Amino acid sequence: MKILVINGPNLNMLGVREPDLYGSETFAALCRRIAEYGERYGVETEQYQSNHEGDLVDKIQAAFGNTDGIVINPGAYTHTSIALLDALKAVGIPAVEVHISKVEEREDFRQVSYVRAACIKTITGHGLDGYFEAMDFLREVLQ
Ligand code: CA2
Repeated sequence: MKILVINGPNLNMLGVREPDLYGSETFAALCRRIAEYGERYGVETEQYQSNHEGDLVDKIQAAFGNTDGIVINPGAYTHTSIALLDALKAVGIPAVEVHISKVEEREDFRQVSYVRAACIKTITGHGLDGYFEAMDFLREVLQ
């Protein structure tokens, strides 16, 4: 089983600023934990972060035919990107949307998620644990 974890814009800044919203753990530490999760559960993991919408679309398309599940935190593109929605729909790979913060309790402009329509589950407000809950969920669904 292969799971691709995708992080969108600014998530590479984790642990550098805004610890109240996003915690104090660094992005590098998150990546390490995801790799360790894969080793522990015998899941092949691939990770990708980009600040560029088209690159994220390219990565989703490249997963077609070689990836069983996607965990995606599209960052601010969550609230703007029909292109990411279309890409997820196009590949048809089971995807889980993750947000570190509780987006539903934040600004009005964060209340829309375009990608949600292409995801089988959404996890918000569980901090970095949300990524691992998403992978647990995908393992259950895919097994
Ligand atoms: O809660 C989430 O995970 C978000 O996807 C994070 C995005 C935000 O635009 C979404 O509405 C919700 C922002 C990611 C920015 O990450 C930073 C991390 C540390 C310091 C500054 C930004």
